[in-house]
Amino acid sequence: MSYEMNFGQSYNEQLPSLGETMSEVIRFFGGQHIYGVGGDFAANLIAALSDNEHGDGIQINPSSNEMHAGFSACAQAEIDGMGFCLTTYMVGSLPCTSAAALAVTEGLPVVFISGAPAESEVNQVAIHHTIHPNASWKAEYDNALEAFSALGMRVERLQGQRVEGHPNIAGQRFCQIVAEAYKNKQPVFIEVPRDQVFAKTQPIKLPKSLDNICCGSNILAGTELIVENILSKLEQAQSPMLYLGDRLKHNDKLKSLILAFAEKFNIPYATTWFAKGLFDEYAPLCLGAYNGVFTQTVGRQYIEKSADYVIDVATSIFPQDCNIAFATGTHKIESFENKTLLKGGSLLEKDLVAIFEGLLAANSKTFNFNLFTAQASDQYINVMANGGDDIDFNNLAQTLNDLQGQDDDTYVYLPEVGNSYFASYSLKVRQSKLGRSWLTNPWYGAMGTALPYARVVVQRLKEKAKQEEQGQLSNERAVVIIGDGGFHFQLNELIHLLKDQTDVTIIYMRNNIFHLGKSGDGAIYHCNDKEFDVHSLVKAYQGQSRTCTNVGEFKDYFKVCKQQSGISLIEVLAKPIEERQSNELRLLNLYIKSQNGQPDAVKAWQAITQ
Ligand SMILES: Cc1ncc(C[n+]2csc(CCOP(=O)(O)OP(=O)(O)O)c2C)c(N)n1
Repeated sequence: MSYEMNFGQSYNEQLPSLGETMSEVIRFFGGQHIYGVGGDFAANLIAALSDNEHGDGIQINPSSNEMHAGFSACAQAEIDGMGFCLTTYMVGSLPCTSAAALAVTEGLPVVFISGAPAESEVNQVAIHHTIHPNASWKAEYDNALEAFSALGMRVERLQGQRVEGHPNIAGQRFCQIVAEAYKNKQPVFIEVPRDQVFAKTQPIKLPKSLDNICCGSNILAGTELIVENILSKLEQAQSPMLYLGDRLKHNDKLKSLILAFAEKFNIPYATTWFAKGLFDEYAPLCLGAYNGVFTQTVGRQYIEKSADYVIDVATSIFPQDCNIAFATGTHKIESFENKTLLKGGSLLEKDLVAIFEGLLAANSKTFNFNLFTAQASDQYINVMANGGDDIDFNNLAQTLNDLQGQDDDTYVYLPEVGNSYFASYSLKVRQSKLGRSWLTNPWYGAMGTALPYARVVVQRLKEKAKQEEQGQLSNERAVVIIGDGGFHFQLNELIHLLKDQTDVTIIYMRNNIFHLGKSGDGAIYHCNDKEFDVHSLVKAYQGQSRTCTNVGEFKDYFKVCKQQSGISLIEVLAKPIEERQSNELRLLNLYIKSQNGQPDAVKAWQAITQ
């Protein structure tokens, strides 16, 4: 019995399997790689999706565990626009909930695909890998669906035909759910019963390109009036600026429209902290990432002293503490009066695209902005890093900025959550071929992602270099900055860095404790042991390493690392004391102390923020 009964023989003969359709859909959305870990419920999926002799399969990259597979898929979504993760049922999918929560928070379209029991297995007997204590009276099959759904994600278990000869819509559903992830920039979770992978499903007809993925056009009216209003405010302004948020990260079209607009009228732009790395901070109009008193970058002076009109684009609807200077009241743009807010609520920000198309077409005056003069009088720029100084968090960013300033090759920074994350806001980043030169999960703030992210970054850099026929070596360099606690969270991923021949520099900021957020001396903060020899570890992964104590040594060895292939690690012996903290953290600590009423801190804070 088949579709023949229903739609005829010719229709029946051209039916693809669900696995074939899934593969086609994943490739349509740009997925050439899936990160995952296998298992019996995923075996059919792996067979169906893998690279095949027709060359139309997908490369399935093994990860060291499912959470890391999920994190790598998040990195993939950051830089490729979509991420794909494949695991087995429950034991495999549940460890991905952490990565899924990250994806929800950071707005990442990641498709979490999990194998599931065959439809014929369900309701017969309790199945291994399900959550089933031996006192249970019935079997539960849906815990993973419920867990992901509790994160606010769209979840679905695909289903086969209910009655023989009736349509099987599993392929179409898969496509619709993946499209939903793409359109909403949110993760989705899909379980695939293992007996459905090779079942025939109704064929789907994909549109010609992603642009036609049925998002409709801008349905918000009044664009012309908004454009006119902005133009009239620009007419009255002397020193306008754009303030750009992280909702731009998946919208290249809008990004380039905004850049074209900025360049046409010579209007400078700053980003939020969370949008750091999206723009070239060496560009003449770029003011860097702005976050009130925590800003070390060149544009702060202009933003706080000169700007008289702000166009705030694609920042978050709801205020996020870290992005508004930790509610210290020092974020000038947050409270700026002469401001137009363009938050963007439409799918794929089509409302904002329409506005910037309108603005770009207008004839308005050109402004007189010159970063050099804005910079010259800037008193906020970072500390000096002299060759003989001990290298630590207080001068790490400046040291790296000196190196990057003299090097045309972009460093793609991967700061790990901890002190490294805060210090990284003082980095001045160049444009990368990947469109991102600073990549972490700045808002969710999960430790443990830097190596799974670095792996994807380096894979892509290599692919790009190959496409450009520059041989194997990319001239861009992935640079992980990480505390010892964070590093030890994810050492198991090093095996894949070795296997993939990942060219990466890891700056290992060793202080033997979980320092950021430490309050007290409890055993729980001790993440390392004095006796631990990181060099032996790196050697096991065929990497090279050195301990660098001062700025000069660090700079010399950093340049050596850049020429080395595989893993290069620089151990920095960081001191967990106030003087050695990054400027960002010293300020934050001072603010907390002043809030607690410590008189010296209150005075010092007032002096800084006046
Ligand atoms: C998954 C996860 N667990 C715990 C935390 C809380 N946390 C933030 S920073 C930090 C300590 C970081 O220590 P380390 O990596 O050694 O870097 P350091 O701050 O000492 O430079 C902890 C435990 C977190 N952000 N994410």
